[in-house]
Amino acid sequence: MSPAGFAYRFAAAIVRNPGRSVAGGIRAVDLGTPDFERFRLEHAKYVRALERAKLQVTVLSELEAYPDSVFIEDAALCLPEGVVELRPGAPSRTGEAGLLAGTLAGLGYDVIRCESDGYIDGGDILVTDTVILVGLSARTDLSGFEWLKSILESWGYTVQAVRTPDRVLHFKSDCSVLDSHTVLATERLSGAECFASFRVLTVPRGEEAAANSIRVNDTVLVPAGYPATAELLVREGYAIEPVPVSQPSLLDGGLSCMSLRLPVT
Ligand code: CIR
Repeated sequence: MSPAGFAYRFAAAIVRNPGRSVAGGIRAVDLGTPDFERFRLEHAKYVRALERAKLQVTVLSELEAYPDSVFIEDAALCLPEGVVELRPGAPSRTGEAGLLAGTLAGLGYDVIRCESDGYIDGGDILVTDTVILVGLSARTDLSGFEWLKSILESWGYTVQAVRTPDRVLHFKSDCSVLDSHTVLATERLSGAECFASFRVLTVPRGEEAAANSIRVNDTVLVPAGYPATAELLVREGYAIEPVPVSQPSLLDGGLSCMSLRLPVT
């Protein structure tokens, strides 16, 4: 098992630039087409925020054939023991993971290739210091979960399947880790059994999207435009940095989805 803080202390991150095809990315509800230039600008701001949080960021080239590939988190899981190739559940995204796995192996990472015919999206995996929670969702099924669990258990982790709330894309759309014993969650998740041993800060009503924040070393990156959540976190003693995600959010994407964060080893 990894040292305390490994779930939010990182040394590096890998991101992928958005391609022009991002305009055709998947969305549950059409609230407008993302604008490529604005997306690119927000992505660049995101990278700078990760760098300010002391991460060394590797930027991979865009993959035009995969409109959603900027949401790189869904295709791999990075832990101190190695990188696991995942199997995104959206048909248009399944091929992304193999490409990414090849790139990561080429960069020198130890990559476990996916051998499941089930599905598992990184957005459904919440790594905490004590347990790895995996939300079963429209993108993550039991078979994908069982496969991942067997790998993670062989590395000594406790792994638990939980339920991603209905009509929520990913488990982590609704929660994030703030420290070794605290999570930030929406009201619909805050009372969940899986958080019984955590202190839960509940995102104020109307700001549900702010639950997809990321603690990176000493800073919590929060989506810009959610003042009540920002105030709550500051009041609780966290240093925050708001980051704009107006374009990714048109595709149901947020802060966690756009990077693979690599633990200090
Ligand atoms: C998708 O539907 O797959 C993308 N439009 C959004 C993925 C967001 N990823 C994440 O929450 N981890």
